[in-house]
Amino acid sequence: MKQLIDVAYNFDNSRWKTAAVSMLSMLCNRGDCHYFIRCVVTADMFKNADAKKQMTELVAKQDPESKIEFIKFDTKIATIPYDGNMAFGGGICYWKQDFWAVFPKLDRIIYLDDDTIVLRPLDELATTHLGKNYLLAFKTGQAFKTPVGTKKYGEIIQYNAGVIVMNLAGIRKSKIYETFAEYFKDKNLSFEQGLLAVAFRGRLAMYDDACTLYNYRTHADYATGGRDIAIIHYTGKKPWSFPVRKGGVWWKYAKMSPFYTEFRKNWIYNFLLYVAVMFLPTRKMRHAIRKKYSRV
Ligand SMILES: [Mn+2]
Repeated sequence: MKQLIDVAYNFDNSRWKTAAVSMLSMLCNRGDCHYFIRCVVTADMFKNADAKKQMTELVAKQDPESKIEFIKFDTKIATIPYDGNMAFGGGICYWKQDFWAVFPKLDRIIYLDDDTIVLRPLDELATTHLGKNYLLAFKTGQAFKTPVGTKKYGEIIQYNAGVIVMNLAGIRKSKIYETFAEYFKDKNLSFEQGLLAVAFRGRLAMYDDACTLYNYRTHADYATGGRDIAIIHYTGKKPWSFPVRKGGVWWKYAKMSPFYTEFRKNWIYNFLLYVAVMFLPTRKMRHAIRKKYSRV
């Protein structure tokens, strides 16, 4: 039997349906590949039997040879503190750097955000030689929050933290994770993206032969080398809340999911919310209200 490709997602009770859409796209475009999907989840999500059942059924229906597993994240193994808050200080986006401990038996894993759409089989990412690198990633992203970062650490590779291949064996063997807590204290670094960029500097490789697509600012990188887009990562605004570039691709897979009607209802609600707060005086206020009340 062909080996299953190990892929990991992180999510909580509010983002599992979007993670399911990402998985669906991956399975629809799997070619000859089969996947072992590892869902690293919050305690609440782990208790959500209905969600787990729906996701398991979705995978079984799409590809009976792929597998899905749910792992409750044990905060005791965390190298940096978690308070459950997505703001700097520890949310689920900080779990991925502890995957070397979450998956003690795996040598490598492909991590995907829930806001991704996979359009090509991921066998290349599963087999590319990692050598001494801890991370194989796609270009662009934001490693520093402030210009101080560049002064302090020099030119750091800007990569996308939403789609990465991690060399778990290398991270374990080198004990590089012992440096994470120290870097975490540096507020010049932008989330885990900055933390890993600095901790792994010199050992972070870029994957050139495929491409992710971004929908904000200048990060509109389309296919490279004449190849099609491998993965779309909807950084910034999400297709389930706003009209975004390449949003139609997300909706194509959302439509195949059991959550389509709900996504559509929420989209209308989010759009109305967006318009309703448009007249608030500051960007900060608008952002706060949208963040609080928008629905996934
Ligand atoms: Mn993302």
